[in-house]
Amino acid sequence: MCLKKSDYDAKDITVLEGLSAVRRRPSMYIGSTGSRGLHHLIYEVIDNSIDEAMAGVCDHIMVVLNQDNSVTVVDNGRGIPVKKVEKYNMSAVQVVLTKLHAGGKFGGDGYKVSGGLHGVGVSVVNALSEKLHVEVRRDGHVYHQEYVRGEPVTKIQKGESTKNHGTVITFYPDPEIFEDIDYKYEILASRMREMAFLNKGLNIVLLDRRDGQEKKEVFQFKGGIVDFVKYLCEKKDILHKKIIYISNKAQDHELEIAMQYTNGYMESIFSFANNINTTEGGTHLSGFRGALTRTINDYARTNNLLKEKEDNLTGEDIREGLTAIISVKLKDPQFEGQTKTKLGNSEIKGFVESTINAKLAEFLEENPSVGKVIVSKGIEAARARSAAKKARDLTRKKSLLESSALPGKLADCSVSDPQFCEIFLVEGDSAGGSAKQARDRRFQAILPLKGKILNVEKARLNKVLNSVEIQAIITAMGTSIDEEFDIKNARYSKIIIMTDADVDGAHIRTLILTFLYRYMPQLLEQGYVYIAQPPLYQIKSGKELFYAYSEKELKTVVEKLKGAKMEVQQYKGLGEMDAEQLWETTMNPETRTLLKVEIEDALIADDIFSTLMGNKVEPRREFIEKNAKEVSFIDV
Ligand code: 0RA
Repeated sequence: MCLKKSDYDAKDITVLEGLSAVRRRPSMYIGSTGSRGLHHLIYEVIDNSIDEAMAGVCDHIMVVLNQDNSVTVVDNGRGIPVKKVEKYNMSAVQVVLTKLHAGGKFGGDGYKVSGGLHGVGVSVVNALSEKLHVEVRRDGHVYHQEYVRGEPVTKIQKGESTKNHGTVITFYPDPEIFEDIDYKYEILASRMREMAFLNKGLNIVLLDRRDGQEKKEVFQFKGGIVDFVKYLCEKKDILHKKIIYISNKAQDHELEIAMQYTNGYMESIFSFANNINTTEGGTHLSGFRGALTRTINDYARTNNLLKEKEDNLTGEDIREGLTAIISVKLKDPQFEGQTKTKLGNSEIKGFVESTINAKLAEFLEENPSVGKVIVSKGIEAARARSAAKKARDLTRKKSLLESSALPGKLADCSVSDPQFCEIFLVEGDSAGGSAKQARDRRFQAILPLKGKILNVEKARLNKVLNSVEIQAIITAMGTSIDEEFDIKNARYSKIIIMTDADVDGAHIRTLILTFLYRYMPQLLEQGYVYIAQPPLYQIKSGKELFYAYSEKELKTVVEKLKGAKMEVQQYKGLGEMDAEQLWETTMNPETRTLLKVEIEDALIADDIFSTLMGNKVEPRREFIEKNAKEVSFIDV
């Protein structure tokens, strides 16, 4: 990870574009002006500090959420250069903060974070902040400068002398730009934990100073991604104690892999390139998969764990129950794909393959008990797969997934253009009945689901496909699942989960979300999935009717009506509302509120679904107790 320090300096700064465009079209640069975009501002600044860490010149980063809703990011990197850039007749720090795509990020050596929306530059943060203060420690002095909405309002000031180096940036996201300035501690914490895992030894502090939610955490992991895998498997039942760790370094790139098998059925492989979660995969991931399949089969053959007449294990068999982190760092990452999270560098594939071929084989030789466990798990998966195949019609899955016969319980809508259509997945036949009466049948379809659907976290694919409720969801959706999933065939553009506002309802909602997350994750990623918000109370006062969707709203209504006669009715289930009320409060697009389910981070989601749905009881109890009132993993 340590590269030689670049002799980058003020003169090398390149400028590609002006700043004014950023305030005009913020979403182009940070994705949105909602919660995601807001958090993105913080990531953008941290990414610059992480670059310093990857260059081996920074080992401490601190993020502070201040009481006044500003954010401070401190690092002990080299400090943004302060010398004058002749071409612009201004300090380098001002160039970095006011010119788009300026910085040591273009050309030069060292690894850099850049991909997706990352690497747009701190100037974007500056442009979208009503105020920004920068403090640089460098070349023996402390320097200060202040900006308002991207424009400098002071000259750069040279302050007291110092032997330290580093950068402190404090910014106030502009309320004119952002819908709501409310940072989510858990989202930031999980991101920073991830950064600390991926950069062994790096010390990252998150400090929340906001009133009533003061909190501090320090993230630092001596074991790096080995600790990452340990953390991910904490709530799973592991099959071997020792985590497999493989690393390799070449001139322009390096690789680290950590992996461990659990007795689950899912594969949880997360890949990163320059600390960016490559959710669309790429050359590093495909290199890993191919080499893993080959190495395990070779090992099984050489050690007579697979009989001569038995077929090779498939990649799918070998990855069942595997939790792994693959992290590559490279000089010139090429990010491709729809969300720019697919690594394209072709040289990486061979590098990963040859590393795995040599080093995993070596590990297995030295740890035969682990080798045996892995092969047994693969054989078990293969047997289950072929038994299921034999027991059923061979083409069952295919025909099921391709069948166009819609489930009998589905009350479909009459419009056929999916763009305008939505489907309600409704808990219980009785609520389903009311919903069928209440709906606008032109564009709203209703699928009633009976009771608790199967927990897919604890079942293999064949069992999942045998579940009647799940079959109904799959055929109604039209997209098929897993590898055959195709969003182009989606029959609806909104999938709305409508369950009772009680514990059972929450459980059913989680079961449905778990299924969608594991088998149709694209629906979640692309914002198709919503949660209906039925009211919790009805307040009747004379002829007037009010609905309250939370305890807080109930209080407000009751206070407003103080003195007047009123009747408060608590809704326990959807079934307690008649069709008209259900339409008005929960289903009518003009008056309802829907929560959009956004998986902020697949890693958080994986962790939460394993916690909620996996085998271990204790972590689940802890999670539920901690999050009883919140659905904190879905970012609204
Ligand atoms: C431009 C060039 C160099 C570093 C940085 C910017 C830099 C930016 C930020 C933002 C937050 N913390 C930061 N730390 C550094 C390279 C400096 C050199 O080569 O000396």
